[in-house]
Amino acid sequence: MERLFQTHKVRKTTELDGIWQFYMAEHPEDIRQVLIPSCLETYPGLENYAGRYTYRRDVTVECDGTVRLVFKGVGHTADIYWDEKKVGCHYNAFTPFALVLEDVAAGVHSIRVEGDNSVHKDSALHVANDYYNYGGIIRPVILEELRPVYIEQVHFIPEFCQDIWNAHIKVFFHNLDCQAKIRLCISLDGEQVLSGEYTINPGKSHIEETVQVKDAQAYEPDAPRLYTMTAMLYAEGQCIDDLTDRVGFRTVSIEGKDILMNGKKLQIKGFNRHEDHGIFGCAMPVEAMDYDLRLFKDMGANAVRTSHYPNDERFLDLCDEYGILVWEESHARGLSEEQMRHPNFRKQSLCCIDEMLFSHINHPAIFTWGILNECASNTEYGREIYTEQLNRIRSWDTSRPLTFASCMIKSDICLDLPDIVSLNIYPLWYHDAEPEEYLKEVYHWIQETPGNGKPFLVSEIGAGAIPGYITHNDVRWSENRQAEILERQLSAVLGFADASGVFIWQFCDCRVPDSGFYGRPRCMNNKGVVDEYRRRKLAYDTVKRKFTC
Ligand code: ADA
Repeated sequence: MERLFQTHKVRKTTELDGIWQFYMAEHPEDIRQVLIPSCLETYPGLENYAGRYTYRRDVTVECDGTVRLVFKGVGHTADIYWDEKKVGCHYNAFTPFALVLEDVAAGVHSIRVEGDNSVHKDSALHVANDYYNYGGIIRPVILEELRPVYIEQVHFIPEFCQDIWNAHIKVFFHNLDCQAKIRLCISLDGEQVLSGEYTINPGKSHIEETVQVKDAQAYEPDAPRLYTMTAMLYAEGQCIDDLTDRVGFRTVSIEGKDILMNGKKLQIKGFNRHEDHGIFGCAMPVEAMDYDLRLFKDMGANAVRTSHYPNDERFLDLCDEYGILVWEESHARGLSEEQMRHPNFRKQSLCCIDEMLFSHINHPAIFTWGILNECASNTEYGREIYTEQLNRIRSWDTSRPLTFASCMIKSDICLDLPDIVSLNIYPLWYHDAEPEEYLKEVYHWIQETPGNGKPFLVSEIGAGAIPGYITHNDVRWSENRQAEILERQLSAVLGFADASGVFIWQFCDCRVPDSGFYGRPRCMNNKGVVDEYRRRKLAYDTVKRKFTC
C-alpha cells in the first residue's frame, strides 16, 4: 500500500510490493525469495550485513509507451536497472525517487536494484551514528504506465485572510512529447475548485493558481478535517491522467514566543521517534506505525519529531488522520564540521530537502520543518550550511516556521536563523543538574542571543533504561531511574512558561551499530519509554500521567 488512500484511478499503477529475489553481491548463487518492503537485516544470517546487495523481479507492462518506477525508499545507495540497463540511481534511504522510462514495449521486463547499506566513502549522511543504517527496499515500489503528459505533483498551501480560506495550488507537469493543450480540473471532496486550459511545453513545467474555498472547514489537531484533492488532466476531451492527495485548511504562525495553529497557541507534548522496530527494522508495516500512534494517543502525546530523517509517507498520512502534529526533519544527525565538509554533504543534504518538500509539503500535520540535528552550528562554516539549508526549505515553503535541534548550549552562533529555537538537553542523565535550574540557566543564555523572544522548544530530553531492569529509583539504567528522571524533567519543562513544549527522547528503543556506538548497552539506544517491541517501561505511565494531567 503506497498511501492510506488511492492516488490514481485513471493512471495505471501496479504496486510491486511482494516477492522479489534477493542475493548478496558476494553470493549471487544464494538467491532468496523475500517479501518487500523489508530490511535485509531481517533475513536470517544477515542481521549485521553491511555492503552491496541485489533485489530483482520481473514485471509485465500492458501497453507500449512510457513507464515510471517509483521507489519510496531504498537503504541507502541504489542503482536501478531495467532489462539489465542502468536507468537511474539514488542516495538516501528516507526519500522517494522516480525513474521515467520511455519507448517501453508491452510485455515482461526485469527490474534489478543494486543497493549498498555500508558506510561507504561517498556517503555523507548515512554514517556510523546513533541509529542503524538498514539496507533493503524498505518502502513501497510502484510501476506506473504514463500518457505523454502527466501530473508529477500538486502542492496545496492553505491561507486564511479576511475570514476566507484560500489555497495556493502549484501543479507540476512532465510533458514527454511536443507542446500540448490540456485542461486541468481540481476538486476537493468532489467539489470543483479549479478548471482551466493550459499549454504545456515539452519537459517539466508548473502552473500556479490561487482559489477561494468558501465554507472550508479548518484542520484542527482535535478535529483533523482532511479533504481529498483530485487533479484531472484532459487532452482532446479525454482524461489522460489524475493524481489524488489529502490536504487540510490550517495555518501555522508565530506570535512572539508562541506557535499558533489557526490562531490558537500550541503546547507540544511529543516524542522523538526513530523508524525502527525489533521485528521489522525500519521497514515497518503500516499496522505497526498505527500501533505506535495509538500508544502516542494513549500517553496523551500530540506530536512527533521524525528524528532524524523524512519519514514513510504512510506514517505521515496516519498523523494527518489522527491530528498528531509533526516536526519533520531532513536527514542529518550529529555531524561535525569535518563531516559537513564531506565533498558530497551539500549535494546530498540539499537533495534530501528537495525530495522531502516536493513529496511531503501537503501534509497538514507537519507544523514545522527541521534540519541538521546537533550539527556544527557553533562554527562559521556550519552557519553557512544552516543558512543555505533553511533558505532552501523557504524556497519551497514559506507557510511553516523552521527550526533545528541544537546541543551547542552557550556556543551556538545560528539562533538568529530559525523561527523556533530548539535545544536538546539531558539534565540528570548526561550531567548532574536539577532540570528546573538548568532550564532557567539555558533560557537565560537564549535571552542573550538573537534567539531571544522566539518560541522555544525542548526538542530532546530523557534518560535510558534497560528494558526489564527493575530495581530502585537511584540505580542508573534501571526503569525506575528513567521514570524518576523523566518525572523531574517533565515537571520542569511542562511547568516552564517560556517553553512551547517538549519532545521526549525517545518513544521506542532503537538499534545502533554493533560497534557499540557511544557504548550503548544491548547495541541499542535505550531511552525509549517502550522497548523495540513496544513493551512498556515504567516511564510509560510517568509520561502518561504528566501529559494527561
Ligand atoms: C542526541 C541526538 C539523539 C540521540 C540522543 C541520545 O541528542 O540528537 O539522536 O543520540 O542524543 O540518546 O544521547
